[in-house]
Amino acid sequence: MTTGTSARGRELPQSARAGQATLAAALRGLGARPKRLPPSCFYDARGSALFERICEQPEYYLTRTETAILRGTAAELVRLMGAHVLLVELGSGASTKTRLLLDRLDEPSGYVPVDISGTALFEAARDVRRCYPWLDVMPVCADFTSAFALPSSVHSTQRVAVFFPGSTIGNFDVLEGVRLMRAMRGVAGHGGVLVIGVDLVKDVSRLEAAYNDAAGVTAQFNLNALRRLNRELRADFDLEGFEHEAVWVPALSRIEMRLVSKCRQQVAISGRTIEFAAGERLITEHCHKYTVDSFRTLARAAGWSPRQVWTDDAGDFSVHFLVSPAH
Ligand code: AVI
Repeated sequence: MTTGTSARGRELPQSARAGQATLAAALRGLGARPKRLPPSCFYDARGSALFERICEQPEYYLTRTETAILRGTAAELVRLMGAHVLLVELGSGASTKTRLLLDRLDEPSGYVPVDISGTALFEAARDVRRCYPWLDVMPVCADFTSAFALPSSVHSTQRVAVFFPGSTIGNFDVLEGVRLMRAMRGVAGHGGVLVIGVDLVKDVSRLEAAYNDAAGVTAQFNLNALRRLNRELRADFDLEGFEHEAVWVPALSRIEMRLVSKCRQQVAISGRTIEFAAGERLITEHCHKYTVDSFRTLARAAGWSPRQVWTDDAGDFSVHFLVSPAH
């Protein structure tokens, strides 16, 4: 794993730097108007486990729909990817969907799962190694939204397929999304490919239900960001003092996830005091929804050439195969 240098001159692993960057962004966001937290705040070990549970909720159609599309198209996808590719997965979590590709890929040269949560990443990498003992698995604990280094054993000549499932691209505002997809071209290199899952615009009631599951798992996931700040930034958020909210904002084609302050309150964090008015919203996540065409426009703005797209019969979710031009 590559290392960087902290302000004090000590070497820090990529994972520690990613954690520090998340917490620094959280402090900045709490000073902004409206107040915001970076979605990376969700993904400590508990948050990653809660996210896996969200994916199993009946209202959260995204995971099962994307999985069904991948299952139905995996043979064609791997044919398009070609032999000996290096598969780089961004935000790999439990690496569940990846197995649909790994089961069929033609002699892949390796698998590089990249995730900000070290616990989830290394557990998943161990499981993948157990199931695919012939595969070179090279986990990288990093925040993929910042520049990160591929393992030194990766050769620049290897053909790269970036895999970015789950509609995580929707968690980025449009300009950030274009920037991130340009950075993915840097990872994929000339002639590299991107397989990306994108949730599609649909009926408001279904969109809002997906982020307000009846079992309250998404609410726990949302509040977990405050729990993490309490632990890692010496904050004293009262979790009972905030309420989960997720609403569709049509003008911006996104779900906004928020924590709403139930009363006027003060919160101490890293030696500062943050004031919340009653009813004030702390934005924790944006989940943008696209049409196939609006997403292709975004991909082209980032320099990718759309080649293929698959959706389920109901048109709920899409999987895109994009190519980075050779020159
Ligand atoms: C990771 N990401 C694609 C999820 C989403 O649907 O935007 C995160 C999530 N937030 C609440 N539920 C799921």
